[in-house]
This record gives sequence, structure tokens and C-alpha cells, in this order.
Amino acid sequence: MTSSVDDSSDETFDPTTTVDRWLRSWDLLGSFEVSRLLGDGAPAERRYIVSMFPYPSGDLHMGHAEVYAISDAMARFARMSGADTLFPVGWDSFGLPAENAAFKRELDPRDWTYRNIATQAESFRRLGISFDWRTRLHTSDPEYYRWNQWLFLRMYERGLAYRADATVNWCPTDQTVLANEQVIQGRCERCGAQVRKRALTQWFFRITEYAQRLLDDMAQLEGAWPSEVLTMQRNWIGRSEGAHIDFAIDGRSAPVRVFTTRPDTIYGATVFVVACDAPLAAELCAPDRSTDLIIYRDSVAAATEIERLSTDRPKTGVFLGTYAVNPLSGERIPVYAADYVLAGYGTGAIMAVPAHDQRDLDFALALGLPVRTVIETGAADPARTGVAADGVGVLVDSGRFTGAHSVAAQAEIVAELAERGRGAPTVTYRLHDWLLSRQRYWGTPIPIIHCDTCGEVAVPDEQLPVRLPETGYQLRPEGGRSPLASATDWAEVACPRCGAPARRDTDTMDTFVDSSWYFLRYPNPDYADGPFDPAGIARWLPVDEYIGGKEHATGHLLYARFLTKVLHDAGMLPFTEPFTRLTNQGQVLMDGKAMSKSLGNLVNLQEQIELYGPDAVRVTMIFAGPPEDDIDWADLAPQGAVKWLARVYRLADEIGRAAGTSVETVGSSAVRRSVHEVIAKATELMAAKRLNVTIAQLMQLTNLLRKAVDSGPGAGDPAIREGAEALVRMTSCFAPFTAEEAWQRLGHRPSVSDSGWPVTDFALITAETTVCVFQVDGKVRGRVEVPTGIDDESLRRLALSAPGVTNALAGRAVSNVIVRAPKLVNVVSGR
Ligand code: ANZ
Ligand code: ZN
Repeated sequence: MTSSVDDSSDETFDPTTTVDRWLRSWDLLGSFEVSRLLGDGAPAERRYIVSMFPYPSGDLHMGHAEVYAISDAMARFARMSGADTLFPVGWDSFGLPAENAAFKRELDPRDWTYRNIATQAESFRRLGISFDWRTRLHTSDPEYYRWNQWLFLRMYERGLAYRADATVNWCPTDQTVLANEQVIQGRCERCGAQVRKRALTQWFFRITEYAQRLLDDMAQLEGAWPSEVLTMQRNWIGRSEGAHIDFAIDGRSAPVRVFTTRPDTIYGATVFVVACDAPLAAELCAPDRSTDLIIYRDSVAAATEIERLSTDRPKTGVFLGTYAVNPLSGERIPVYAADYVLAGYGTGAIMAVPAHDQRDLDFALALGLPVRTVIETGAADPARTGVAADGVGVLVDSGRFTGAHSVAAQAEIVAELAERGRGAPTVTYRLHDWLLSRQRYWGTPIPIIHCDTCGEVAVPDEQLPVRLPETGYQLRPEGGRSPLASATDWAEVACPRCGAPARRDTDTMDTFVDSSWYFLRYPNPDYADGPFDPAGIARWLPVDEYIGGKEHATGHLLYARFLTKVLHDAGMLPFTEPFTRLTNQGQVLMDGKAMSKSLGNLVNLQEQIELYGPDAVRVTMIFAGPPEDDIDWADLAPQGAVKWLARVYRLADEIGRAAGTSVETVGSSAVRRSVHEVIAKATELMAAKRLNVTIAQLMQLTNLLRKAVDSGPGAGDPAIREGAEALVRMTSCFAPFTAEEAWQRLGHRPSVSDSGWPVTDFALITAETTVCVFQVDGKVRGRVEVPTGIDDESLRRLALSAPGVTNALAGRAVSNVIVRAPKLVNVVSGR
């Protein structure tokens, strides 16, 4: 389909027909390949720009087009500015959707996945994205996932990968466990089903061991990552300072530990509460109460963590028939199980202080338990008002601490507890360990073998990769078992240690494992001696600019930071943060809403490209607003971009034809000055990632040149040619096909992307006036704007007649006048 261009012109330009030609010539020229992947002798400056790699769910959609148009503009700018630029491409190609789609159509998920990758790759090319295709990787290739397994084993050796019983999020529809990050408002991120809790044995990465470093190292990211993302990570990690306190339990030798942020309220603890689903609840439960506990636990199993913690949820719980002893007052308080205490936070047990904690108060009032005020905060009686007094104040009814202020009392009480061996200051994090096992087929098999004699045995490195069985996809997950469990030929192996019959671990890894390190492998994706090439790391890493959606703030971005630190500690990486700068692109909306099949507001990218050409689609997206902002396709008119690009092309065409018609050698100085002003601004704007404003500058330059051609010096003027060449070179970051075409019209050989970013001639644009300072005896007495070329004598006269100078002299004689044109005149008085 052709797009009609500004009809005031007889020159037609169809941006859709030139695509193939330029793709071929870029391939031939190797235009976007880094000068040398492991380059010694490459330009000193290097830029590593990565957009989060796509999941091959089908063809590219509008959102992809936006993020890759943005990152491509950044990469092209870096490359044209002279930096050796690595801009890689790969696919995050393991994952549930492939498996589900394949089930539905009775296909091998491989076929579905690799077919979609091929489609997306072709679409990327046709969009003109300047990837270096030699970096291409797919996480579902055995050559890649082998290194997932290798990394897993290194983590396992360090105690950072472990298997444990856990109450996990279980999606009944997808039949798999989900990480907390994959549960959105209590529902499965993928299918929307209500997530349930289940007790299963699962694999974890001990990310909590890195909680503090994940917080501390944010200092390196401050100002370079969106502050919103840093805040989200900080909240997700959720550092909380407090104390742990051990309570003795009637009839039990070991005490039970609680975590509290308010040890100063300990004398107000009137009940001891454990998470109903923690093993501890069953342990503490008196035998005659166990039926109550089971009934209660089942009744709350469906609730999500967020619901459980919510303050407006009616509080419930059951008495466990036993008592805890307050380590300071000696008071015996009843032990309850309740769902508002979470098994996975702190110790899973709390001392409830109803007077000073709202949730404890709701609980006490709902169950008729005592409320005792121990801090005088000035608030009304919580038992009467139902509002907890959660402030600070002076302690009452608190033994020898009565009369102390709560802030001081916290330290004193913890010290006293520590002395008795009953407590200590401690820090707790909300962050949980990363649950990485999935009961699915299409993922990286966990390289562990279970032997009855030897227990867990690591698959020896030389046996990696543990390949997925070819036919395992025909097996469905069932009741918490991975489909791989039914692939008996595959699962039954000899124990690598004792040779006895043993079984492979049949879980696969969360795909967030795959994506937590892929950017390390891009510099040399065929490297066979390790997960990544140390020389490539030295040359390219860390990533200078990472571009992707902010939905990854607390998942992928945290995992990648964690893994980087682990690899740093293992001596494999010289840095501790993987992404120096981060840009979160906005979404492409339609009629104010995210595009989705169910809303029926999907805009088809290929249709748009057919209508307007890839360049106009790219320009429209970038011009619509700053990269971080959402844009609404309904509000945008790609025809505007088509028109602009046609004007750029026509200018180039006219100027190209007028070549050699001018007798001038430099051209109009007014045009040159305006052109270089635009170059200066555009350079600054690009460096600041203000892409939409850059395009506005280029549009302005187009107008300026058009005017100069039509009613100024004319198309043959060298200044106009200089301006058009600069325009085309800069435009190539956004509209590479049009720019290439225009560049050729101007008489140049491809590729425009090799032509460099235009350099500002500052001599042309520096202001022609400057500020001159007038002094009397070294003291500033006036400032005046003067022409830069002013001569000494004029300046001297100007100074001596300036009011500030005559006032300061107050009639005294002048013994000397020192003139430093055009910046300074110092008048020395004769005393
Ligand atoms: C007694 C107390 C008295 C508390 C008081 C607060 C106020 P953050 O700040 O979020 O870390 N808590 C501890 N573990 C819990 C769990 N597993 N599930 C639910 N709540 C839990 O919150 C720490 C506070 O939350 C702790 O301090 C504990 O209640 C509760 F006036 O202990 B506090
Ligand atoms: Zn064995």
C-alpha cells in the first residue's frame, strides 16, 4: 500500500518500498556491528545499550515498536557520536505461554517458540532496528540454559540455592507455584486465577542474604535510575529495625521468638499470636484444640497475603490451649493462631499489644481479649475508641521502666532482655527468598539428582546441559507434580555419586533466572567455556543504558542486581551493579487503556507499518512524548510524521539536484548560524534522552531550510546543503530508511549511519556580545553588555562614563585604567 505524500509536490516518496533495498545494503556493510566484539584496537569509548529482551508471544506489537524505537535512537546516536556501540538482541524464550499455547494446539512448545522468534526477528529488521545480529541468543537453547544450570550449581555450592518445605502461592489453573512477584492483588499474573496457598517442597535462591547490599548499593543508582523504581525496590525489600524477643511456652522446653519494632510496649502484650499456617501453630497447639486449628486454617487458606494483612479485614483466630510467658513481667498470656500474622515474615509469631497496634486491637476486640495501655501518648483509651495509640510517649505500668520515654525505653528494654539472654536488636526484611522451581515443562531443568542413599546430588558440570526430554511436553502437570515427573525414561538415572538408581529433579527454573544474566552473555553468545566471556565483560559491562518497562521494578531488576552481586562475590564480575542507567519507557495505550485482546482495542503494528511505513510509525511514537510517558495511539496522527519525512526527503532531493550551481564556497552565514544552533541543541537533547524534543528541533530545521531554499539563498547554497546533510544525519536515528534515501539524494554513498553525528561549530553560535566588568580599585562597580569585538579605547571611554564608576570615584582623580577587552576594565584612583 502506498501512502500519499504532501500533494503540493510532484515528487512522490513512498517510505514503504525502499525497506528491502536498505536492509540489504546495511547487511552488506555490516553497519551495526560493533567494531570488534572483543575489540582491542576498537574506539576507546564504548556504549552498551540494552533493551529488555522480548518474550516471543507472537509477532511484535505496538509496545515493542515503541521501546525498540526508543532504544534504537539511543544506540544510533551513540554509534554516530563515535562510540563503539553494542546494541544486542535476544529472546526470553522459555515460559508458560509457549507451553499453554502448545497444549492447546497439540504442538511442541519448541515449534511455537522458534516460529514466533523468526517472525519477531524479521519484524525487527523491517522496523530498521540496528541490532548487531551476531549477539543473538535464545534462552531456550541448550547452549544457553546449560549455563543457567551451571550458575545454579555454583549457587548451590555456596548455600545460595536450597530446597525447603514452603507454603507457596499456587495457581490452580496453571498448576504451578508462583513467586510473590507473580501474584498481583491475589491473582495469578498470567491467567488471573485466584492464587491459593499450598505446602510444597521447593527450590529457593537465598536473595535475603543480599537484602542489605541490595539496599546499600542503590547509592550507585541514585539519580541514574528512575527514583520511582528505587523506591519500589526499597519498599519491596522492606527493611525494618527492631528486636527479637524469646517467650517461654508452658510445657515446652524451647522458647518461641517474636519480632517486634516496639519492644517498649512489651508490658502491654496481652496475647501471643502465631501464624495459623506456620508449622509452629500445630506444634504449639494442645491436642484437644487441633481440630479447631485445622478447621480455622482451612477456612483462611484462600486469603492472600495482602488481604491477610489488611487492617479493614475482620480479625479472626483460635485459642491453642496454651500460654506464653512474658520474659520481663513473668505474666502468662494466651497463645492464639490467626491469619493476620504471616508465616513468612519476621519469625511468624508476635506479641500482640492491642492498646498500641491497630491490628492487635481489632483482634483483641473481636475475640474479647484484654487491652492494656502502657504508653501515655495523649490519645484516648483504645479499648473504648477502637483506635490504637500507636505513637510514642511515657511508659506506664511497665515495671522498672515506668516513667521512661518510649524511645529511650526501647534500648533499655532490649538491653535488659539481652542481659537475660531473652532478646537482641535485630533487622528484618520483607523480602522473601526467591522461589525458583516451577512444575512446568518449558524451562531449564534443575540439575540435581535425588538418591535414596546420597540425598541431593549435583549433576557433574561435564554432564551439563541436562536437556529437556523431547516429548515431555505431552505430559501435563498434575497435582503439584511437574510434567517431567512422568517422563520416566528421562527422570530415572544412576546416582552420579554411588551409581544406585536415582531420580532427576523434575522441576524447571523460573524464567526470571534466564533473564537475570543474559546481558552478560551478549558480548559473546557462543562462548563455550563459561556463562560469559571475561574479555567481553571487560570490554562492555556494566550496561550503560538499560531500557524497559517499570513492571519489572521488583522482579527482574532485583533478580539481576542480586545475581550480579553473587557473581561479583564469586570473583567473576568486577562490578556490583549491572545497569548503570535505567530508562522506563511508557506504554502505548488505545483510547486511554492498555491494549488488550479482551478490550478489543488492539492496534496491529504490521497494519500501521503497511499504512505509514516503519519510519513514520517510529517517529510518531517517539514524537508523542518523553520516553517515560504513556502515549495514546488514538490521539496520534502518523500522517504528520509521513508529511515531515517527505519534506526532509524533498529538501534533500532538491538540494542534491542543485549541486554545483552555487559560486559561493561557505554560504549564507545566517543559515549556517541557525543550523549550528539546532545541531548544538539536538546534541544536548539526545544526550539527555529527550528524544521527542530532538524531533521537534529537526522539524524546525526542516522549516528553516525550506524557507531558505524557497525565498532565501536557494537550493544551491552551500550553507543549505550543510544544513540538509546535518538534518538527514540526525534524522537517521529516528527514521533510518528515509534518511538513507535522502542521504543518497544528496549524492552520498550509504550508509548515513556511518556519516557521524554532526559537530557543532561553536564559533558560529557564540553570542556576539559579552558582559564586561567595570572595577574601581579592584571592586566591581558595574557590568555592561558589550560587543565581543569591542576595541580597548571604546571600552575605556564606556567605563569612565559609567554611573557606577563615576559614583565610586566621587570626584577623585584617575591614576591608571587597565583595559582587558572585552571582559574587564579596572579604573585605579589616585589617592
Ligand atoms: C509488638 C508491637 C507493638 C508491634 C506495637 C507494633 C506496634 P514492620 O514495621 O512492618 O516490620 N509483626 C511481626 N511479625 C509479623 C508477622 N509475621 N505478621 C504480621 N505482623 C507481624 O512491622 C513489625 C511489627 O509487625 C512487629 O512489631 C509486630 O508487631 C508485627 F505497638 O510487635 B509489633
Ligand atoms: Zn547415591
